[in-house]
Amino acid sequence: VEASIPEGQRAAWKKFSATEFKTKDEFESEVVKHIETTLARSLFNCDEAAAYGGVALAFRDRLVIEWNRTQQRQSSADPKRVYYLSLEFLMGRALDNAMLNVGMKDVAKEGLGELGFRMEDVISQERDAALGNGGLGRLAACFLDSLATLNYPAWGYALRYKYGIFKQEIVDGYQVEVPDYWLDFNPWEFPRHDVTVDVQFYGHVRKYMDESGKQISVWEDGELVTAVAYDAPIPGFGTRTTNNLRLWSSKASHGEFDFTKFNSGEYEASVAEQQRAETISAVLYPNDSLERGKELRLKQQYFWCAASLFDIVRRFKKSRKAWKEFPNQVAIQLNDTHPTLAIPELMRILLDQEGLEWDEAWSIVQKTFGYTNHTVLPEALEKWSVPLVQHLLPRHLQIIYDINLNFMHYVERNFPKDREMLGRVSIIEESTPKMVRMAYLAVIGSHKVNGVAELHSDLIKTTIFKDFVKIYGPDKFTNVTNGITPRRWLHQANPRLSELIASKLGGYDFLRDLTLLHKIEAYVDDKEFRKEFQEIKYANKVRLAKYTKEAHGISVNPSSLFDIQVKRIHEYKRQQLNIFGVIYRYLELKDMSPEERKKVQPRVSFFGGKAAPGYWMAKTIIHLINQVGAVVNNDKDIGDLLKVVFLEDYNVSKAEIICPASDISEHISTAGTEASGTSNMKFVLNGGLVIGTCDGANIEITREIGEDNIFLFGNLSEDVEDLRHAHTYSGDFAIDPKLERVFAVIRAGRFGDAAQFSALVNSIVEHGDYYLVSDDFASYIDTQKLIDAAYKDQEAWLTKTITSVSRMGFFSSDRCIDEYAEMIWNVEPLAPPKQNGA
Ligand code: GPQ
Repeated sequence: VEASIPEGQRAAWKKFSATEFKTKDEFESEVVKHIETTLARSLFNCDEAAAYGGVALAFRDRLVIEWNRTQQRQSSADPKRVYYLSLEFLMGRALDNAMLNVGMKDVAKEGLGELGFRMEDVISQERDAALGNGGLGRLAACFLDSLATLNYPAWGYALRYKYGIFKQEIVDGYQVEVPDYWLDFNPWEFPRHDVTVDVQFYGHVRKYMDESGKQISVWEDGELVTAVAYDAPIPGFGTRTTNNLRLWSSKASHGEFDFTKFNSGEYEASVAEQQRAETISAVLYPNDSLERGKELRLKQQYFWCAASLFDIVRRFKKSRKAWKEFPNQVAIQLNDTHPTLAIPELMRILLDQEGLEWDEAWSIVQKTFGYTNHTVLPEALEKWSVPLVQHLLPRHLQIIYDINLNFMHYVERNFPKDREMLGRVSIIEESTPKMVRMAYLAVIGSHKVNGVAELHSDLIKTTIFKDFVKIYGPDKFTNVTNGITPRRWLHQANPRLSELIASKLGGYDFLRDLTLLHKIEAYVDDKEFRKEFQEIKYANKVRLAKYTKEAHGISVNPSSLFDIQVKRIHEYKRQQLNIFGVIYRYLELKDMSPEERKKVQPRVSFFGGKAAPGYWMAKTIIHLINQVGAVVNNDKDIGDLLKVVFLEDYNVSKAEIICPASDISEHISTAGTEASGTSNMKFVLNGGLVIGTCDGANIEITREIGEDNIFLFGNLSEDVEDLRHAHTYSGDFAIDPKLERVFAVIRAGRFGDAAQFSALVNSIVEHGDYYLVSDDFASYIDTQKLIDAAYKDQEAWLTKTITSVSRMGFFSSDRCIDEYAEMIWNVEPLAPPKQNGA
């Protein structure tokens, strides 16, 4: 239905069209108006939360104006668009980002001061949008920032979870999960009650021949759940482009209640149906790199894919182009295998609803999709049981079988001698029950598959997708090394460093082209620059120390070496290696005389990160860290020489305080297990050095910043398999003696009841040390000693940090997005027209 205003009335409309505040006074007027009317508060009743509300709404209005213009521009130009399908977008806070991207933060700060509030207090009122677990979700958020900044016509699609990732509390040293109901006040979302999609589940498929003899499939019965769109504006930096993130919320189909049931006295049944529908988008699954095969999770995936594809197809059809044009108008990126059902869903739309022939439909599908793989860990590779898919999505299972059949024929024709190959590459695993291998379906249904760092992209070609490289040739597989947005992770998290860099480069262009950072290497010997750089690092450490005191009651000395490991807790990421190293350091300190202790470099070991609620080993690691902290932090012999801090509830907004405050950060996964890592980039960009294994993006960071500027240790990925084999099959596998000493004190109960840690110790001593903690322990300890020594030479250290920052230009997510756009999506930016003063 055409809903545009007739020509005759447009003049009046334009006269009163919304305008943007431009001055401090206009800003204040907007804030007060929103507080007094939208929020119904007053001069006598305005706390920091209300002030946040007023400021957020004032900036929201600005975003909305550009958001509408961007959408109109995209509708009329109708360029090829990118759709980024990700079950997670770990956005963090929006206000600070909006102010900086729009470029009015200073004005707002002054205005707020006049109204009686401090900017930091107001910003910290906002709750994180925590719709993600970790790196995968944060990467998606950085990508949205880059897509908008680079003016790409792009949409994000996800679910509007009522509950984001749980809030972590530490009680008696143990992790406790508390639900994160984050939607109480969320000014950044716009419900679109007119944009809905009915999504079908269950039922059965009826097949018949039509008059022309064509097979028709009809998916019948089952139940419908309605998806309602909630949109959030995504502003670019230094551009007026404002893209859209669309989140789907589930509700019962056919209105609020089933009135037949209601009237016939089945009130409870009708409420229950409502609740069952709403459950679909209720909660984010809190597992990172682990697949649990729960039916509700599969329902979430299909609900989201079906609603998003319906929306994408609806938009395409408006242009009235032929179906073969679809891949020229639409690029869909699958962020891991979670959205793989989009492949059979698009097939279903094209075959059953649009009446295309199989080959034409399949060719469109393959050209449309790209798939990003984020892990080689076997426990993370998604598989769904065939009976479950059959029950929930009967038509999709048929389509998957047909895709597989065609694929099997193709493989058979091309590899007639390799009969084993068919079983290895089949989408259907012949287990009991049979399973659908989602990664294989994603590879087969996409035109490009990428890993997220060079080593990782090489590994997927030689391990999980080895056969597919033979089948399709190597060109289908590519690499796009991850990156981070310098807007949030430098400009927002570390404003003083950003300002210092801008003062030398003559402005903030480096935030849009991070490679310009190389120009600050010229200042590496500049006394003033060095002094300021060092002062900024110190101030950032003071900020974290203050936070540590306020939040945890632990005093730490900001002159200590700050050693930080923050990320999800996982055995492969090896927080256990870190805490065993801390224990070893403690034992050495205890052995020393007071004289010897005076020569020691004081250190604070910070840890942070959530464990999946059902991941007992990860929870044990958290417990051990806290127990060690309780002992070490209260040991009078030790004082400031060693402190151990577990930072509760690590999230995006805390990362913005933590990342600028490190001297060293730890990225110490078993070689070959961390696909990329992205916090390594955040720490180095903020003037911290890294201790790391030759894994993921650490390798490329080393190549960029130089091997003198990073502390690498441990075994290489090509040796991991042999080492693991030796643990199990050679008789002489012995635990490293230093590590053995650590285990001895744990067993002796030095950190509380030893039984609590026996599974952790035994995973190494008795169960094959899968993650090579013992193999890498000596190398780790030695490297930490090198770090202590290097830190003593503060001037040399400073040179390393400045040099490293200047060489980090490669790791901007803008570079990634340009690579995806060119290699995978084939899309062009659509820049806003130039405006006076913009
Ligand atoms: N990653 Cl498979 C996640 O955060 N969650 C997941 O479920 C999977 C991967 C991470 C991966 O572990 C990191 O190495 C990457 O840097 C990150 O994805 C983004 O690619």
